[in-house]
Amino acid sequence: MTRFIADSCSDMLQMEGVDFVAVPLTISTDVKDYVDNENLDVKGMTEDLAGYKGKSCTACPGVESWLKAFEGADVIYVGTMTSTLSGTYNSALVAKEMYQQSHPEARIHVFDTLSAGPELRLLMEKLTELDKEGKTFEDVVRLGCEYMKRTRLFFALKSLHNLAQNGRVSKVVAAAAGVLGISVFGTASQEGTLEPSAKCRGRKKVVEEFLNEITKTGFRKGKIRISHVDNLSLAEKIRDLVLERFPQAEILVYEARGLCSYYAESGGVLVGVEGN
Ligand code: X90
Repeated sequence: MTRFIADSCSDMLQMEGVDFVAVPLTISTDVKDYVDNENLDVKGMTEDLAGYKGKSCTACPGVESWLKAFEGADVIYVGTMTSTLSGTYNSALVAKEMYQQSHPEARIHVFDTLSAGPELRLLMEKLTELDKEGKTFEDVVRLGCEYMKRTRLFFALKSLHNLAQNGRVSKVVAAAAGVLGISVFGTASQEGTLEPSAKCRGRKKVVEEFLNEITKTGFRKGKIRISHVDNLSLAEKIRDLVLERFPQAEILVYEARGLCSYYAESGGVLVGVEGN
């Protein structure tokens, strides 16, 4: 049986027509743990955190969570967020080794997206498509790896407080977004780190920056995935303007789940783009 598994940074709880499992990360304060699964009330968590003055942190899934997700499957494709910012990828790799000891026939590949959110989602969608086309395990792995080289992630964040608090970005970069109305615009670097590229004042500049960067990738047609943290209007604005310029774009807009909401913070928008 073939299974597709992603950590909860993909923002997906299910995938239509395939055996899909999401493995949650956890967001914690001193008083509460928020497991980023289908039961999480994301808005409730955001409200709690807005009123919480202490420190908060996140934890990657433990090996046990992955093993549970693998159970019963023998062809397994796992997608994770960037290994440079999280232990998620490594924990999945350890689980793969363990699972294969007790299930020697199982075939498992763990993809390190060196990215987050919508770019991880694009990979998972691609893997399911390749499998549906009848591709072999080796081909799905090879073509999946090639595909990841053609996808990009862009983001605009109004606050990088949680990223800085948890050492995922420098305090200097985070300080840039400390001013009201300023968004830090950036991309996932080739090494899988957060690479700021511009400071945008106001929403119009943010939208322009997304359009410029998408255009610079050489995008003409294909998929674009836009996740947002309580900012549907900005996400839809980006979608509409991209469609005006590239009518053949196939775009989905959706809300971020817990982990991405915690790190991208209120107002944050993430855009995953399929290259040509
Ligand atoms: O505790 C953990 O292991 C999780 C740490 C996750 C840190 C990064 C999460 C990024 C979420 C934020 C904006 C986009 C940044 C993209 C950089 C590759 C999304």
